[in-house]
Amino acid sequence: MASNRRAFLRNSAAVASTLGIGALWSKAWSNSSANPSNGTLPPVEPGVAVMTSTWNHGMLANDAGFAALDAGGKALDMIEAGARLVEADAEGLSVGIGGLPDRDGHVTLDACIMDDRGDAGSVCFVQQVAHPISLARKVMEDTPHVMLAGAGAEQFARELGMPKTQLLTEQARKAWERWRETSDYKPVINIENHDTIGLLALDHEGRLAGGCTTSGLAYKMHGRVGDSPIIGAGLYVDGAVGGATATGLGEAVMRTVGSFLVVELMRQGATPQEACYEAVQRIIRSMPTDDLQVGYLALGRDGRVGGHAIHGGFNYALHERPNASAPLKTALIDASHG
Ligand code: SD4
Repeated sequence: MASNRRAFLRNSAAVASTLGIGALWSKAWSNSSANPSNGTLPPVEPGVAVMTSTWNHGMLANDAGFAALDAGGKALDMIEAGARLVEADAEGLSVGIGGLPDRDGHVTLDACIMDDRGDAGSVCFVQQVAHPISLARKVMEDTPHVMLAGAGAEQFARELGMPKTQLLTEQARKAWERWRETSDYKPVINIENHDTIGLLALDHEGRLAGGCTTSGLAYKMHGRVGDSPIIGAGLYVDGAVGGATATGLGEAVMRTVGSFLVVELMRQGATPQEACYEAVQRIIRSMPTDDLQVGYLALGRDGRVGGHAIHGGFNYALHERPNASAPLKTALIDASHG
């Protein structure tokens, strides 16, 4: 099994667009839908470094994470570097600069970060801060608190010397103005609201970390905070077990404390894949899900990775390197269930 996985990753690295590999993976899984554990990639060897992040932009985020690792960083640095890269991309409509605003035209950001010692930092409802992930890390490392919100978080950012940044791009402003013509609030599954990045990393020293950063749901009510900055909902890491992160409709994730649930299921022996699958079932059992999407991504302490979503269309990027001098293997994995 382990060599199958290596072959899978090696093959995928050779393909310029890895979407084809994702399709293969999806097919293998959908052929055995009664046994979701078949979707879990086998464990990696000790010393391996793994980084996995949600959606297509996870590929570039993981590249940045491994660059940070090679520059002497640890898992937490991998997470911050990957998240910052996506936050800085003005083309991305759901993270950092360029994120779609709330219904009143304000871009408000949520982010959190956590390590395997249980340290956590979070910021929510933050405006004019380019890198909420770094602010969250500062909350974790430099304050006695876990979470800062709104004006207080912004004040802390200014004290740290983080400049005021205009986050509403021309592209996002125009989209908002188009939306205002009808003001019809109907989030579309996997479109418009799908680019939150959740990241999980395991470094060569066996340290785990995770992060999540987003501008939240487009055209949300002013003041709305989603799951992404909530420890246990959008992200959870336990050094003895693994980590999990969520993307999709935050209200559904918060109601089921999704990422904590995934990690607790892994603690009880579920593989990352089984845990994600069960956390998705928990949502499906608790509320109508025709119009809502949630995807979970999990990384075990042993390096195993799994992901699952309510509906098709969810994918994640996976980078893995057995040791510091080995080549990096990468894949973009379709976590659709058929
Ligand atoms: C939220 N969970 O604010 C975020 C949105 C998201 O992919 O994940 N989009 O509810």
